[in-house]
Amino acid sequence: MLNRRQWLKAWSAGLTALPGAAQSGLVFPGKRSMLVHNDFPEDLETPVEYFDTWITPNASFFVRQHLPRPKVDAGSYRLEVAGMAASPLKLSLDEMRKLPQYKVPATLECAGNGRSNFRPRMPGLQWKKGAIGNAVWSGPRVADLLKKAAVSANAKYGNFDGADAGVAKTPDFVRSIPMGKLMHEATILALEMNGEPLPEIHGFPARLIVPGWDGASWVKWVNKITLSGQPDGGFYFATAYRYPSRPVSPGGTPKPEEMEVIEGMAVKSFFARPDDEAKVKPGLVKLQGVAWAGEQRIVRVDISSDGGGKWMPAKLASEDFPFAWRLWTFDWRPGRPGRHILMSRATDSAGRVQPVESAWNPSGYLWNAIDRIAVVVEG
Ligand SMILES: Nc1nc2c(c(=O)[nH]1)N[C@H]1C(S)=C(S)[C@@H](COP(=O)(O)O)O[C@H]1N2
Ligand SMILES: [Mo]
Repeated sequence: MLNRRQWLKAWSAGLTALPGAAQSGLVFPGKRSMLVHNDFPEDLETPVEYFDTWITPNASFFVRQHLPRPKVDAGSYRLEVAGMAASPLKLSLDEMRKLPQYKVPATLECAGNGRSNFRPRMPGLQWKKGAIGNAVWSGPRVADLLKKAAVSANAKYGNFDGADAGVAKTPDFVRSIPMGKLMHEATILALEMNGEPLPEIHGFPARLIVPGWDGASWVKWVNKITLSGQPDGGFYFATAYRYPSRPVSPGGTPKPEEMEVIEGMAVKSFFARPDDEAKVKPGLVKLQGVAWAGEQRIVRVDISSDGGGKWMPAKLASEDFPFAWRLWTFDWRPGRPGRHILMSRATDSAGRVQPVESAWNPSGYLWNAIDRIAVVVEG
């Protein structure tokens, strides 16, 4: 495993700083200026003002990894499909490219997005709004791979491992996905992201796309799928990324057996523009943002400028795909100069409505409270 200096040296050859490189002086290959939570391994947040397009460009897409990122050699790479299957596979990248390829637009959000808002605070990366992005992913369906391997009818899970390996006290990152979700037509092993080969930092050469589920399921650098009757017993599936099945009082500790795997996501929306605390001219003020709800569809977003008394519908953009976020806009005409609080609230196809308070939980997952920004209208 490379140490940090060797790592940076290995990268410096390909360093391509884009306009607006990081204020901290840290630049990352192929990335715009990002909010840097960790530089090694990289945890990079997308500044909220970049969220003005339906597709999040690869250069703006957030990054999360628990372990130093592996460099995978495309030529010697093999995807292994093993375990409960009559015809186990070892596929080269070329063989994977020859399978039917599918395009899936889908939003990827870290379960910890928004963690910095919880009180009391908890350990973990203090993400603000930007551990989320939307891309078009393409590659073979996982279902096609499993059929090719003649998966056993008794297999209940696919346990996905990537080329990154455990280091010191940090265990290997392995995630289990139940067979029902794996067989879904939108669950693919992406070889491309927004029409480009998957960037190394996002899982080259292959990453799992689990549309509508949180980022922890979207295993990067996938090189082995083990079909099993059991989920993986390791830390990242058996312990981490779990959410209490019953409400927990803030600061409380649920019992381990009350912690469930996160499947699907909460309903949420937020403002991308204007910035919180922005000064704006009187007259027409264009508000814009994003909304998404995991496996559900966004059916409406409402805006309030009076603290939640009256709600007015935002205009939803035309791009409307399952598993992908929805952009929205709202033409606001403030009645008076001074400071205003604006709120955005999404509703989804299951009737879920973004709540006033987001339920506290020990790891700070699934923050989805109604978004609020302050805007100062000049006199
Ligand atoms: N192999 C591997 N895959 C991984 C991770 C990891 O640490 N190792 N992190 C996961 C988590 S928690 C998230 S939120 C997403 C982030 O994907 P991104 O870096 O492409 O945005 O990758 C997931 N896949
Ligand atoms: Mo995550």
